[in-house]
Amino acid sequence: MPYQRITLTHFLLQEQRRLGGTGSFTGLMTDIIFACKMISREVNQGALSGNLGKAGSENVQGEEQKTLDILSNEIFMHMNALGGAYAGMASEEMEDVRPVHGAVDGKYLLLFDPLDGSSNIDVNISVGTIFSILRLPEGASTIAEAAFLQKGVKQIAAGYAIYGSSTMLVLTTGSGVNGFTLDQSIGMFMLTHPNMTIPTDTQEFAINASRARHWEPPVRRYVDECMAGAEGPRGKDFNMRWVASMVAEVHRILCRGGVFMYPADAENQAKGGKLRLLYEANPMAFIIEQAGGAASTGRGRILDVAPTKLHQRVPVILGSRNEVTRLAGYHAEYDAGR
Ligand code: P6P
Repeated sequence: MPYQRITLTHFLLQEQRRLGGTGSFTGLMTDIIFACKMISREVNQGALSGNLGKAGSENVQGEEQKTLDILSNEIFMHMNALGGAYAGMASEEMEDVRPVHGAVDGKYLLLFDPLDGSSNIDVNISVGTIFSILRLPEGASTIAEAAFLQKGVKQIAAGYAIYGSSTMLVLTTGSGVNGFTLDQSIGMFMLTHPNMTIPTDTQEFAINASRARHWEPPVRRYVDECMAGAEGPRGKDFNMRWVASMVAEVHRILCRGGVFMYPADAENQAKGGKLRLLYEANPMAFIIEQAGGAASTGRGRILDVAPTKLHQRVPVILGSRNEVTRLAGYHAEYDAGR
């Protein structure tokens, strides 16, 4: 069997030729690829690099920052500012957007969560980087927050790196989803998961069950039915997972199906939920839909949410299409009956 693996760079060049691109997107991805490799190295060093533990600071979300949160943010900012393609960036770790000075022809905006799930870092559980690419709006003269407040349907690309038992980069540019595994011996991402597709049905759900007392009735109904198993209304047994790392949950769902829920509940309702729209929910929703799944707030498509604030939060239900549709239906029945 002749050796047929291709690198991520070759894949991007193939896509560029197929789509008649100019090469600017390939350039956009080159710096992201470098940044993810560098973060992977820092994460994989673990305690050896002295980068574990708390940074002694909080981010704009009021969340305790890990040393690696700050280092990953600096790596992602620095590496992606060098190519000149981005006019500006926004990060979970930074209160305000950052113009990229010197990017005279920067036509794109980069939004990212540099190290999602970092509460898992010190206990060696998978974490990841999530990124989203938007076009700079026509005629935008300054790089202000307003330029980033675009619906998720406007993304031109989205992806994540997962730093787990292997480091992978999963990417969509709107023509399906493809996964690449980092060959540490040569430092290249190799295409290993072409055309990732989510099964429409599942027997696995993910939710932080310790929040059950706060859930709205439709979420409670859905989870109770899953827990009732084959003897219950679903007529089949379900399994539950909760990693507390969205990248790990989404990756599992892309590989074998499932449904992930972080709904708004009585405790987080005032904030709009837990997960951030622009650099967590939107990129993951783009990926999930491109893989044949669905991504909903419970009351509407995530990619259709019109952003009003950079760090706004949104309820998230995503994964196997038939399960997300069922849960959205439960919300509609509940709302109709109120
Ligand atoms: P909880 C990580 O902080 C994160 O933003 C997601 O990656 C993850 O799914 C969720 O929060 C975990 O939240 O409340 O279980 O700690």
